[in-house]
Amino acid sequence: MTFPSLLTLAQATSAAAIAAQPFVGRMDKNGADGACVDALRAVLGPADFRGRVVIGEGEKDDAPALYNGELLGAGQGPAADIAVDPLEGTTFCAKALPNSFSVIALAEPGAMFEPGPAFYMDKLVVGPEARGALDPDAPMADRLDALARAKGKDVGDLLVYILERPRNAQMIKDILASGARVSLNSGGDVLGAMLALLDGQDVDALMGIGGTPEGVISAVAAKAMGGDCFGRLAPQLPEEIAAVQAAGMDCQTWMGLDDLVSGERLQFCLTGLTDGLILQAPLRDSQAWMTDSLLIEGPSGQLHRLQSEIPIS
Ligand code: VTB
Repeated sequence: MTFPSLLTLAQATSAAAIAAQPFVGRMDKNGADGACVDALRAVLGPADFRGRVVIGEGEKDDAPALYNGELLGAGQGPAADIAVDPLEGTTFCAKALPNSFSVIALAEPGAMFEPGPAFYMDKLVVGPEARGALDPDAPMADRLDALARAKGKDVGDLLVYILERPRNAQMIKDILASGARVSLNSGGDVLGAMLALLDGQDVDALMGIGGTPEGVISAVAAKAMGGDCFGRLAPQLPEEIAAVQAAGMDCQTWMGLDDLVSGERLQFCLTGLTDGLILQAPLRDSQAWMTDSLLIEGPSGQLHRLQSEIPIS
């Protein structure tokens, strides 16, 4: 199987993070996203591997680059599945807020769940201590009890990261009614998943309805790091609901880790685009950019923190 080196992935997400810098705080989401896509693709296109974009910028007709199904890499051999979000947290970047980054995840060919027209997904992500301990169908109070037990905490000390959206309002009430706390966020589901998965962070779980692509990306991180991740399609937009129904997709059953990403071999790479809780924005001096990346390999769960110096050409 042809996977790139982790350093190649870091080069790609670093290139995206650097390319976005002129757009930070300019309220130009599309400009920033386009710059990230071009920069990331310029690194991965000629790289020595062969991969198929499963989660990208959307269907081919809408996305000229990194479209779903696009083959990337100049190498030979079987394709790896690629999930990529060259700019996760477009609004954070547009508003010069913390916690935007560039992310790419790789798995074995055919391993990743393909969301098709399903844009929204209900999610539950927890760290390694709680792997196998939670039933996503259980009432919220029972889920939080199980999580508290697994983490050796009181329910009252748990902190759940969730997007502040009307669609999550009932869940937010249920979490609070169970006695746990909420971290209410304007965006950043992948960040929430990472905070739940990484040791030493305050967040105990990511919950609620956010993007399906971010769910699959989070599932790769969860599997590589020995955590747990569940997802259940939860279409919200009228056209999305119709398309998901027409495709006969299941919106009742929770998918587990192996449904979202099967296989064992995994690669995951995040590079900071604006300063944030887990990564810093690229820093520039007269000669070079310095980027800050987190690399994770599965199944070992080996983490690497990488600072890359990239000469300014
Ligand atoms: C979700 C979430 C992402 O954007 O897709 C969100 O998963 C968009 O949700 O992490 P809305 O359509 O309700 O705005 C992110 O938060 C990206 O920042």
